[in-house]
Amino acid sequence: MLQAVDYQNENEMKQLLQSRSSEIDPEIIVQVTNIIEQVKSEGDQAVKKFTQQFDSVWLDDYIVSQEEIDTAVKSVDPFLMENFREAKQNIEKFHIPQKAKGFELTQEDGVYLGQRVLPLDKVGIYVPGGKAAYPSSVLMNVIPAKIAGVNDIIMVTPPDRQGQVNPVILAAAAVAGVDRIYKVGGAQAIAALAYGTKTIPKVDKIVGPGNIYVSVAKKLVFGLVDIDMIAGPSEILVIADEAVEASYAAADLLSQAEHDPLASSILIALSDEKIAAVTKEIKKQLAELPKKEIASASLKNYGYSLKVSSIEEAIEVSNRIAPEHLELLVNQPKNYLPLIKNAGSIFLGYDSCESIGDYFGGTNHVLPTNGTARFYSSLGVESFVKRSSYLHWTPEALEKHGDKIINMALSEGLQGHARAVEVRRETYE
Ligand code: HSO
Ligand code: ZN
Repeated sequence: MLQAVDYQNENEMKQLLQSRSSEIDPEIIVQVTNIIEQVKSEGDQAVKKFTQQFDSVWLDDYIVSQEEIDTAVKSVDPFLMENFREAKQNIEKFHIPQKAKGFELTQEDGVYLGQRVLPLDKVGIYVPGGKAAYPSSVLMNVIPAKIAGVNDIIMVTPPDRQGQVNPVILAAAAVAGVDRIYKVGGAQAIAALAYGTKTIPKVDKIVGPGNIYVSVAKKLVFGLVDIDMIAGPSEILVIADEAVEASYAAADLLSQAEHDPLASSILIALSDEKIAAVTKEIKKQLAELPKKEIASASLKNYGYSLKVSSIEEAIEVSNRIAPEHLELLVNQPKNYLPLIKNAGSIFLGYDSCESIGDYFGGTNHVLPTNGTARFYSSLGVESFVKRSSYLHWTPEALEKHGDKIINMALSEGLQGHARAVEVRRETYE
């Protein structure tokens, strides 16, 4: 169950803080490199060949048609469709204020300089097939790109053996506003997005989670295109005070443990009694959980409990861990917000379970894992824009400040740079 860790014991903390990202098997890198090379040189032919090899289906045409999307939308539970639409509105409300504006400075002598914020033109969104295909993740990836103003949002997802794509994923894509969808997965999908084929356009950035082949492919094409952070297994850290219902803390820990045997769930509480009560509840709820096998494996691997003597101390420990999700199941949670330095997304108060943010609240659920909340942020509108600066100078400004530029250029031994200023000044009266 939850392994007790003494936060004052450096060895125990080290074990808790250990990175969960294991070394990549070099054989996978060789395989993925080979797939990328073939897609790069043979385009669609290679894509189709790898789809047949890995997804056991030959697709002459791997574009998802409008008809397929319409059929999918009609087949999905109407209440679920409504949920998607309402979630979309909430996600939009939260993300619209993230939109950065450019600025312009006006200086003396007619000088001005500024910065524009521009959307990426084309973005590829990878959506895994099988059990990890979450429609909520389609919303979380696509909506910020839409708000950023991305022109062309291209989704790729692997087909099943019948050449079909999960209709719920198609329905979520339709709600989110994806422009086109292709039935291709794995490293071949990433390669196609990075290099372009006759069918798939070359994109500027690839986002979305995937298996090890997808992650390795994303790392290998990084630089040619941008990528999002490489997401690790989900993590939750619950800080529980004495008043919180043990069943709340237990349910929330299990909600992330059920994602993955490598997911991590950490409880920080103020007493051994509370830890015991939560543990008892976890056992009780686990017995009823359809995903009990995954959840218990996860708790066994990366389930921890820590006892501290104050909420402030709990937050200090949490800042060291830098969890993906932090729940403050405490009284007057907002008072503690200023103390929290490292956390992907924070859930404040007894009624704020992480599931709200996973689906519906509006905040993004694509978050930094594995301690990277120390320096990474959640996916957002800024993930889909770039900044571009501009400047205008005049003869007056060059007369006044040209010497300084010439001097700095000469100090670096760059005569040519100095000349660019001098030739202009020579033409001035
Ligand atoms: N907790 C996951 C996101 C998710 N949960 C999708 C349910 N569906 C990673 O933040
Ligand atoms: Zn989740």
